[in-house]
Amino acid sequence: MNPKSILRFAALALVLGLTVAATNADEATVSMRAKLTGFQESPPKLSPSTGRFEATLTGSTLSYTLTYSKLSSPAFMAHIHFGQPAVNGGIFLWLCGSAAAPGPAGTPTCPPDGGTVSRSGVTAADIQGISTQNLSAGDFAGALSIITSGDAYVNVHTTAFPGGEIRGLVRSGD
Ligand SMILES: [Cu+2]
Repeated sequence: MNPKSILRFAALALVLGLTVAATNADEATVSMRAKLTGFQESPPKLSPSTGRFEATLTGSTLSYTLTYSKLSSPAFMAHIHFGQPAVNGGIFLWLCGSAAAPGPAGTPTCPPDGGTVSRSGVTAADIQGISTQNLSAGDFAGALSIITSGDAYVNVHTTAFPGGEIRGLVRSGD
């Protein structure tokens, strides 16, 4: 390419890039939220702790924020699980981990004594398979279907309650 055609190519790429960005901004978004308490655990836990989960799905990318406080003991991992209220099910997305339970690459660290953890850019590659529940790894549409059906819950695991100290049903809407 001569310098003139390089310039022309760059201008074209810029226009295309702007078009893609505009399309992304128009993509449908789904918002999700959960209020976490010990009473939603199975079996329930009498815990002074509460938590809040908020997520936004834009196109095929998810971002989330998880906040919790007043846990009995350090939090060492949190996930989204596949199970109806009061039913325990498998993990399909790691929300945060720790040195003891780091989770897959890209998993942020849980604030052990309470606080907020967030992550953006969650994609299909981050969805874990649950073979016993027929969810395949990378099945983002399947994970979304679980969430919109009301079969997903956020669970925060602490050292005193490794099975989970607070959990909350994920609700979704526009
Ligand atoms: Cu979990």
